Amino acid sequence: MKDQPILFIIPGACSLGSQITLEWLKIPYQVGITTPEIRQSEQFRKINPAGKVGALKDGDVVVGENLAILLYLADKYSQSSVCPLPSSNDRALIYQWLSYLSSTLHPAFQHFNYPNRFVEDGYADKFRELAEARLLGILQYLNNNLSESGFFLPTGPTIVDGQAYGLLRWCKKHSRGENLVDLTAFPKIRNFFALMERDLAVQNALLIEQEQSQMLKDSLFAGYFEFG
Ligand SMILES: N[C@@H](CCC(=O)N[C@@H](CS)C(=O)NCC(=O)O)C(=O)O
Repeated sequence: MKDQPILFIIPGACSLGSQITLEWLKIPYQVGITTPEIRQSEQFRKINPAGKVGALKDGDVVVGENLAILLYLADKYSQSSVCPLPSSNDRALIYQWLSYLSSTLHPAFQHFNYPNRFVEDGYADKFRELAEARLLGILQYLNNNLSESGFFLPTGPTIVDGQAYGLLRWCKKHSRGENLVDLTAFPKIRNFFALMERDLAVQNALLIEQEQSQMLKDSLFAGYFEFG
């Protein structure tokens, strides 16, 4: 039990991609659902000093930032199909897309969903309008670059797709609810959603987020981590 990886998450957050990857890897793991109080605690800051999810504790290894967690898992389970081998062109594409998702797509959603974090009262509506235009440009770029397999790499699903799904789902459903994005103009993204949502690992990860683990199928999920 002690050596099972524990992934720290917030339901609905960017940690979903790491959780989908743990499901794809078919390994036993636990999930720690965090609250604002937990994320501010000394116990959690030892796992991720930034106080954010995703964060992973795997034995003596602790790592924060989804991009880093995904690459850590890819290195540790290097025989898995979730990530191509180092030094290959496909592996380089993994770096390219993970980097784009975390440096460009994720902040674009934050600007769109939380304008008040970035500008003073009175400017938020205009800021959100600009943020929406930028987000739509990014979605167009992603739509145009999904490969013929329907995923980001022509070879099939990888850690990039797990992470992309965890972020792109904010187009359809967000905890704040009101800022949904019309995907009519992005058929390849809609197809990507359909492919991902058909995947048992994705369905399992969503059930675990919703604390409905009794409905899991073919998962090695080992239970919820209890904070002491
Ligand atoms: N660059 C970080 C971003 C992490 C991040 O912003 N996580 C959000 C959820 S999407 C979070 O933990 N929010 C809770 C908080 O700020 O208290 C990553 O990709 O891991």
